[in-house]
Amino acid sequence: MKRYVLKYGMPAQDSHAGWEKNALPIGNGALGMKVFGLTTTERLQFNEKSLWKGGPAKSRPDYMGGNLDRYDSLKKIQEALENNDEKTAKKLRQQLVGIKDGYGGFMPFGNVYIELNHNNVENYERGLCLNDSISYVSYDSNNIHYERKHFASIEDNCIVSVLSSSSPASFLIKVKSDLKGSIIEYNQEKIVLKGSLEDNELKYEMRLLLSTDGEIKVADGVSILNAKNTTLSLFAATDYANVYPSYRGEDPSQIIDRQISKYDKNTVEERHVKKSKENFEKQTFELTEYQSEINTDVLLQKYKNKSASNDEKLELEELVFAYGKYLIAASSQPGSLPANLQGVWNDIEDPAWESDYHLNVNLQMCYWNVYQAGLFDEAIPLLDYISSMQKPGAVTAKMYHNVSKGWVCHTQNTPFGWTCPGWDFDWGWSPAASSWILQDCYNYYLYTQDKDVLKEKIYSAMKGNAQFWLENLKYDSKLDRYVSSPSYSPEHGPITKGNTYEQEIIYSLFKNTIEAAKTLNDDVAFIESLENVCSKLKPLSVGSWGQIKEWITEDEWKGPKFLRRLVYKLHGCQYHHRHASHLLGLYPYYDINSKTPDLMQAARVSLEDRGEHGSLNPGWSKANKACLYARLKDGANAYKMISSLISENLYDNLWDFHPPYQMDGNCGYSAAVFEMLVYDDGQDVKILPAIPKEWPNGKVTGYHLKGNKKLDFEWKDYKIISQKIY
Ligand code: FUC
Repeated sequence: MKRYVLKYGMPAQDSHAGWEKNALPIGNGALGMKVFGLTTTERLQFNEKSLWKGGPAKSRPDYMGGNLDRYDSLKKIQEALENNDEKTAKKLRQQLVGIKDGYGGFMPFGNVYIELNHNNVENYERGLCLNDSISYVSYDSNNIHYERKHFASIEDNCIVSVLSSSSPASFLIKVKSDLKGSIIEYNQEKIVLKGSLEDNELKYEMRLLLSTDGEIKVADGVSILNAKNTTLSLFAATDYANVYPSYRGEDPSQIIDRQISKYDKNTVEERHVKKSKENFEKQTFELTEYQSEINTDVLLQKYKNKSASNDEKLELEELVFAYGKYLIAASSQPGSLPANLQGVWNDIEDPAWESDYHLNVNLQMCYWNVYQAGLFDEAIPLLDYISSMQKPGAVTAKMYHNVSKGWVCHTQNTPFGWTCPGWDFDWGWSPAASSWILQDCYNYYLYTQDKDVLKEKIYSAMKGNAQFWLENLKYDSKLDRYVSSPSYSPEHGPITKGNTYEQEIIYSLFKNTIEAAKTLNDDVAFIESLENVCSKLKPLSVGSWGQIKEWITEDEWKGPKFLRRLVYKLHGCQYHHRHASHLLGLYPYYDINSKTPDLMQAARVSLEDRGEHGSLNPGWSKANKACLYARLKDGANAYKMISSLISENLYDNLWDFHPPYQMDGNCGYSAAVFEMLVYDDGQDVKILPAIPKEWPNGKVTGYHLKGNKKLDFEWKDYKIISQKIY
């Protein structure tokens, strides 16, 4: 297989901007590192994904996951909507919120600094090889050749840095952290950073093991003298455990002791490369054999200013696809929390959106590219995390909805069972978000057919969520529909009943749950109750200007046609809103398809209406639209979206930005390419449903299909010349 390498001729700057735009990421799910490749003082910024402030703490003895008793408010709002009184519903909506206190956020851990003082640097190169998951730096300085390699081992739970030089060299290692009250100890064998967070007493520890053929001297840091080969092995853990309600587990020192007792430094690199290759090369996608010598930032610049050759464009489009798979694999591995908004990388105390779990599109999108790539292990953290929400989510279901069975959560979540709505209704209310993410979980079964995992990790959450809706839906006799109430389309428009976003998601949840219940022979009465309601959910309808209606009341909005935009604005809708929540039936669900041509046409009208640049212009919105266009079999527009994402939403290190950096757009890009290459609804498989004119030739291997199958194919001049399903 081709080697996919991000490469650069200069170090990243030692600043937050350098961290975000230029430093290169490695990770093993739980641990993350950004490598700067500096030659004076090298900086290795590291994270451990469970290092979160917030949640239960001594200062918050009554921590309840943000929940408030708000069933009375819900009833009043439901009554108002029952009487078509949207005004009152709107007035009362801010009662349907949670409290912010204890929400917390993902914390940066620290930095390893290596004082090298190399000058007269020549032949500088740094990069990240995706096949091997190794970041490297190499250069000459004063007639000595230096090389460094960094990789995050999944099997050995650590990040390894190998430093070598052609002649003996000396340097000083220091560890620094902004965590208040942390202790740093230096000795001959290791450097230890430990403490507990001020906010919630979460214990943390980082241990950096030192091994060198030089001499070690401990002073203000650790000096390595006259060494040609040095290996640093970084282990880190916290006492976080995803166990409700304490969210605490084993002491981090014990965890690290155990990890070190199994650690094999001599074979770690070989095993790491083997595992990384197996993972990465399971599935391949090639548009060109060409591999340019130019650096990635230059290639990106050429793409942006339209001076890239055809082959260079194809090369970058392929590389960005591969990178989306790399990033999810680096930030989601069994035993870790799932990838958060920034995967597993964060260098500042207050990252945007606390670098949390956003469930009204973002977390879903991070996992849209795993299954076709065969990255099944990578999905396990998501299954575990969502399953863990059942207990705190049952409290939310009770306190806001008076629902006795089942669970729910809303737009944003933390590792501490924060399942309540956000502290502002206008972005924070989204009970259907909990059902939408279950599609990403159920897909695990659809692809692998693994009934044990379905039973142990997926079904109970699906059933509980479906039970929540069975109790919570209202029957609207005028519409002859079961509706969610109140419902809100992320993150704009009026408060109504039964909007398309919620109806579509609930409908899909019910269909999936019926199917899963039948697969596992669960109780017949439960299946029947779902079937009865499911047929009356009616998610999709076409509106007066030929669109998929986002709100069922749209046609009643008064005003002349030519003032449509203004009328919509008066109802709180944003023109070109970045979310396309009413089109979930097209992607990721399959309810709008070639057998429903009217809905396909209406979906096109709605999608075009959203425009290329969604409000705030985040990368994820373009990836989403590319997926949607691919399902419309419109390769030209799907391509336009992914190429706009490359041109406008990638930093030099190819991280997608909102801004700031958000990993969803990277994974969403790969998902969009998967959709452009193959349509697979579980029944029909169509190869090249949305191939753009820019991709006349190509080759794909190991494309995982639903039903535990794989597909290889090749095309020339837009025609498939070989295909094999196995
Ligand atoms: C959703 C989006 C925002 C952002 C945030 C993390 O709320 O609407 O654009 O991506 O998640």
